[in-house]
Amino acid sequence: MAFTLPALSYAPEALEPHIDTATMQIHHGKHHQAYVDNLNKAIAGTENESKTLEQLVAEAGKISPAVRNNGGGHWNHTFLWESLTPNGTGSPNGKLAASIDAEFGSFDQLKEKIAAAAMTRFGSGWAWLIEQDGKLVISSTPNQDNPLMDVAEVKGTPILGIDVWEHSYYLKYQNRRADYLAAFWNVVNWDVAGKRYEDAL
Ligand code: MN3
Repeated sequence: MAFTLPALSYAPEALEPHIDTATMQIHHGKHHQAYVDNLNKAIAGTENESKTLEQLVAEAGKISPAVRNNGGGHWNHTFLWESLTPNGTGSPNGKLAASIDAEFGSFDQLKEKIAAAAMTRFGSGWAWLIEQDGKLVISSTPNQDNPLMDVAEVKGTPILGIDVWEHSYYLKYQNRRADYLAAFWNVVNWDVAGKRYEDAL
């Protein structure tokens, strides 16, 4: 069963001005599509064809670099689109908000620490907020790796992931990764993140 590109649940222009229309169209329609296509090519005619995306990601390091890069790319981007909303409230709520305050001091401090993880990821990769043994942890991964992979240095359940590949911000923000990171918080779907957190506990 071949993987397919999931549709966005909002229009590509819906996240303006924080994430611009052209970036959304190319990021979803071209970059994500390419990960899906290359993942399908990598597993075609192999025993991996019958595995779920979650299984492929969990075993990515053992299977092949192509599955690691493209399976990770498909999982990470699907997760990213589901993490965003044009109706962002700007801050977390419920149990997740309480745990962020308890473990990081405040939401502002969490944002600073995630920005630091994102800014110090050299080249392409992702910054993550994950749940690990009941605690919130910030990490980052290179390329299209994620915290669910066997190869991840820091493992856990992803709550939020920020794509810091230049393709996710270059058209609007050019080299200003920090400005993109600051704008990102405006379009986070905290209801989705909060539910992931409660499910993980
Ligand atoms: Mn991307």
